[in-house]
Amino acid sequence: MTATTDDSAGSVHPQPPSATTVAAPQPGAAGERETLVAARAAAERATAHLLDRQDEAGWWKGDLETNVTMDAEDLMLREFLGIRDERTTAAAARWIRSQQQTDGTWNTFHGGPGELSATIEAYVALRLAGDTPDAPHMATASAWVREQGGIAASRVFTRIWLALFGWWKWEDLPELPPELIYFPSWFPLNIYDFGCWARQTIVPLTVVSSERPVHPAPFTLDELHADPSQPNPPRPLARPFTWDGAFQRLDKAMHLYHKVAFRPLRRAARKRAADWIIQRQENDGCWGGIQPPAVYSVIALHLLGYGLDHPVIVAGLKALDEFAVWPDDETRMIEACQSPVWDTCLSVIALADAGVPADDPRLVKAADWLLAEQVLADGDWSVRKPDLAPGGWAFEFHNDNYPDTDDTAEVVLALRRVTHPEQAKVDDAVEKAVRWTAGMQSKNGAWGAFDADNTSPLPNKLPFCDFGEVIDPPSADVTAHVVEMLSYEGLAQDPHARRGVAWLLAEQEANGAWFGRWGVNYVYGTGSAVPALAAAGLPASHPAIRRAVTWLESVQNDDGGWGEDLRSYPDPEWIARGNSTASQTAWALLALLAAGEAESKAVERGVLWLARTQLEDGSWDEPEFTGTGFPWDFSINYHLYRQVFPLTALGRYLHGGADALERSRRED
Ligand code: R04
Repeated sequence: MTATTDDSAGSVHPQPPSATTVAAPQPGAAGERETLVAARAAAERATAHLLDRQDEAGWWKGDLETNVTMDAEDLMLREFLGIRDERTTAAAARWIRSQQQTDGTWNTFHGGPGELSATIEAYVALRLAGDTPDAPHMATASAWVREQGGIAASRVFTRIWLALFGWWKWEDLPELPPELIYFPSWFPLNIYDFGCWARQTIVPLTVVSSERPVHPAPFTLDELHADPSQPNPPRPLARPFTWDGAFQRLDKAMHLYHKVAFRPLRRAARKRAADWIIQRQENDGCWGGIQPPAVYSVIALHLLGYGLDHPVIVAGLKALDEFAVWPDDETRMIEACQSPVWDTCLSVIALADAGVPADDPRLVKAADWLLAEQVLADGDWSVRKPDLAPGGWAFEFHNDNYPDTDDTAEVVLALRRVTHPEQAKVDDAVEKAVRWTAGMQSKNGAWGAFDADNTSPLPNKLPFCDFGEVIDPPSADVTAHVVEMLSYEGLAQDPHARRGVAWLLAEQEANGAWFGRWGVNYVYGTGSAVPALAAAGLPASHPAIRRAVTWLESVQNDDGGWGEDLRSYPDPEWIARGNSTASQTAWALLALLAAGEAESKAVERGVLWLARTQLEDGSWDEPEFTGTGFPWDFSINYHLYRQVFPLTALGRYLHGGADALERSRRED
């Protein structure tokens, strides 16, 4: 059994903060001195808490909480392969039941509305676990599903899972031919036009959907159709000379092709897809360090004849077990991904900001662990950058094929905060990392996470791609982190950084904020962009920075914190609106502090919010999801965000604020 690496059950069932919060001065009532005292005490407690959570090997890792589709798909995989056992099933079902809302639905982030696909998948998983359709919690769920249009209205992924058991017809799913693997990298819709996560998901799914396997269903699912006599009501075709219309017709053509496909070509394509998949299996048995591609890769390879005892499958299934977190002995939650590199670099930065000495053995140990994680091999990114030498970091323990510029930038920033006994070793690693990151710049001057120039509009048009982001275009948050890193490396005047800054300035929204691609949402984008622009040498008086400050101050909550709900992605009404959270309050503070606002009322109130809501053990509660996998469709609660970002903000308030202020005075 895997023990949770987080603060056990408390991490997934947070208690209201009021029970154990530490008394701190109230906003407004406190003078600057009291704010400093409160900040110092909070930072000390937060430092102790974070240091306490370092693994012996030097890394940090908080739980990465997403939604129950992970748990449901894990159970369906086990059912499909015939390896589902009682204990796993019962523990997964317990977790899934604990996440059901009072209206019978499941959502995909804390406080969010019921979501159809997640509710269908969770329902099916509970039926596999033996819950009966007439049990009250099941009946409310299925009634809601029917009301929402039933299975026919769910996403493609959900209907693929159902097709695997005969609950949906393969013919009624969009086609995804395995011959795609032959498209050269210059050809439209070749696999390298997809973001790496979509690519790793799609290649195995081409195999699965061309095989159209059906595992006998253990029960029927008629209760999940709006109209069981017509499970797949016809939908009108879009007009021919529109993208949607064109791709719908292409999909019809592909359905015809499925019937007449030249069998030897199909076989060869599947074989080639299998080789592509196997080449990318990491040494821990996983694929890309993320759960969904691993699940689909195991299914695809199994369909192609790799037995359950084949080493590739054995290793794949073992890797999938590693995604399980056990909040207690009887409850099992599946992580989508594990975040050790990201959590470790952010922890090092936070501790350094809080004043832990640069030569502290715990920071040196973390640096050593990070140094050993650097990816020094080519990966899928090499397809677009064939002449670029490797040197990045990935987010996870094992993911050599997919390092990303975001992690690489933050790791470099972290390594520079540590005084290492072998400085030459650090310099050498950083030099490779800087070259690699600079080389990954897209043509527009900005950075995507995993690839350069991954901006084709075509993947998003495919009827198959109705869920999540499927391309990896440059974003403001990632670009900001890279610009900040290049600046700290003394490269602020290098053309790479200068073009990044120009892109960021052009990307600022009319309201003064930046969009957050990988964190929620404008508070994250702005909290990333302003410190980067300041590091690149923009004075605090620069209009872009002033506009950001004005915006942040205008959206501060009455309680002194900041919060932004996931609904800000589809609905502008929700921009910067939501309960104050520790990580989002910290992001706003990081921007304000970088903008020279250390002595402002807004900063004081924000700092006091952090001090006031801190728990006695030095941590914060944060049931809200403040991480983004795919805007709106896939949200993440990074359980360490509540710790590292507040500590960084408090540390910079205590130690860095004065410097920033002095710089802004110099500029005036
Ligand atoms: C925060 C910035 C670091 N970096 C982003 C890393 C995020 C790690 O977490 C995830 C990444 C994922 N990718 N793809 C998926 C995914 C999930 C994560 C994914 C999710 C659902 C499906 C297919 C893929 F938790 Br279906 C890259 C920039």
